[in-house]
Amino acid sequence: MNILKTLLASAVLAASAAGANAATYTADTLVSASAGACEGSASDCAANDRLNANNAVDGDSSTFYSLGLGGSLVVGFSEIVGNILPSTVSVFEVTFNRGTSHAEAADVYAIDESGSESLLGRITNRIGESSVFASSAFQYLKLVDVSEVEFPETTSFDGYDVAKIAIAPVPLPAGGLLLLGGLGGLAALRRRKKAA
Ligand SMILES: [Ca+2]
Ligand SMILES: [Ca+2]
Repeated sequence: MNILKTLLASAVLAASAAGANAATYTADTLVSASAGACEGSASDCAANDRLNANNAVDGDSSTFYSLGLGGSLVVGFSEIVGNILPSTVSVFEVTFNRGTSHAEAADVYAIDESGSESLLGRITNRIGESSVFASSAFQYLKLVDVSEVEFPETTSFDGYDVAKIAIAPVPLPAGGLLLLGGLGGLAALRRRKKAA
């Protein structure tokens, strides 16, 4: 195997190894919370510490924050400096599947460094873990309760309950691409040497 093939093989290996080792990060920073309406009794609205927005970013999927009907939440990731790569975004709901009458839903947005928001998708409390995909880099994630929009007949009194948000960045094969760029240079050098 010549040097070019060896380098190419290691570039491919490096790229696939990076993919296999994709880390998972949990949202641990509360950027802002704008509480929506709670249409239950005072005790229902305060039950299970559900008015505490920090429950959404404590890394514990058994504690939760209720967005309130129409409420929103913005979270960040202290472990990641700068832009977050394209990622799979998973949202955990601990009070999922309480019958169709208690249906809840939220829209998930990515916010980039210029502050512009793009809708990643809509999740519901039919399942405990919902995933959407962010196809470009972002800095924050925003959840907006849309329970009454998605389910007009719902009896949900305080909207979607956020237990935990985690991401698994999909790594760009940057190292591999750099190596391939270097290989191009190497090949050009060889051609020049032969021509000389
Ligand atoms: Ca929690
Ligand atoms: Ca709820």
